[in-house]
Amino acid sequence: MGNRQFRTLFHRSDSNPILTAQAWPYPANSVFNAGAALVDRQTLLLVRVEDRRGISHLTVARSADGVGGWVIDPHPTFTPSPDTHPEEVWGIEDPRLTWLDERQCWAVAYTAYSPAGPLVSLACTKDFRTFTRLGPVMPPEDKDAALFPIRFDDRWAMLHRPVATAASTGVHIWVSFSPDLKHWGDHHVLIPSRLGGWWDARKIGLSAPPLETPDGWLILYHGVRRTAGGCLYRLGLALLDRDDPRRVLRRSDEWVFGPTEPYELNGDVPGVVFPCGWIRDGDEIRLYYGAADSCVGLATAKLSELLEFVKTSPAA
Ligand code: M1P
Repeated sequence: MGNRQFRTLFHRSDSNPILTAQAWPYPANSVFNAGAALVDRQTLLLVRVEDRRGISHLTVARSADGVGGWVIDPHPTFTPSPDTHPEEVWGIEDPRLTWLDERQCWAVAYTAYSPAGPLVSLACTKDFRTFTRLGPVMPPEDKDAALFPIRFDDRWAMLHRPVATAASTGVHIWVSFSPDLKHWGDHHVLIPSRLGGWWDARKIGLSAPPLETPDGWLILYHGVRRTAGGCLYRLGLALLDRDDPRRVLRRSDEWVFGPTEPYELNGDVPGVVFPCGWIRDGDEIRLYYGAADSCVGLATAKLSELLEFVKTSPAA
């Protein structure tokens, strides 16, 4: 079967890469793995920026059309605070954004890089200028987290990716629940990594936050294939029950997006596409992804086609 027979769901922007370190307003080694939100009818990206020490912070970039004309904060927007939060001493990374209507704020789920390992921290912001930390919510090693925008039976829900002991069969996506966003429990393995030769064997993680649709919560996740030439990060889809996010309805067998372009194959970590955000505009999905841990790319898809594809994927 030739490659041309695979269905193309995501289409790269002709403007890719849309954000680079070279175009940044202050010195940066790399800009990648951005959370995404629609704010005041503008596309807002909260971009991970790595400096030349290897420490990351987050900076806002805004655009009217989500493709070009980016206006980037001239200084870091949300920086590690090791004095008050020692778990952030080696940086803050990979933000996922969720609007919490009940709290009238954007929740930022991000990785705090502590000497004990990466962990999940939460913060809230109303304006992407000031951020209120809720602090660490999952101990190391845990990352790739995002909140659902609503409560289920009065509890908040979060997807995340703990790394278990060497004896485990892999690294899976979990779902956990909280009455107050601070205390988390009732942990369940939600989407397990597969085994053997699968594209998503042994290590997966959530990509963009869960997207509410009439058919359920659309999940985009990355699977990591270890090869002789290094790791390949590709993306797959799953669908969760709308009322009970512990129920996986469907999961795609095949990956739907993977690294093929020069800016995805060359960079600090070659062979990586790593989205932390997507924006829905009618039937259009704009997916923002880190490419090779070096720059930000954009790909678009039709939500109706993603749903059709995942709904005809195997039952999980
Ligand atoms: O280098 C690829 C990615 O590796 C890590 O992701 P994960 O732990 O899910 O494999 C993260 O460091 C991520 O930032 C990075 O893009």
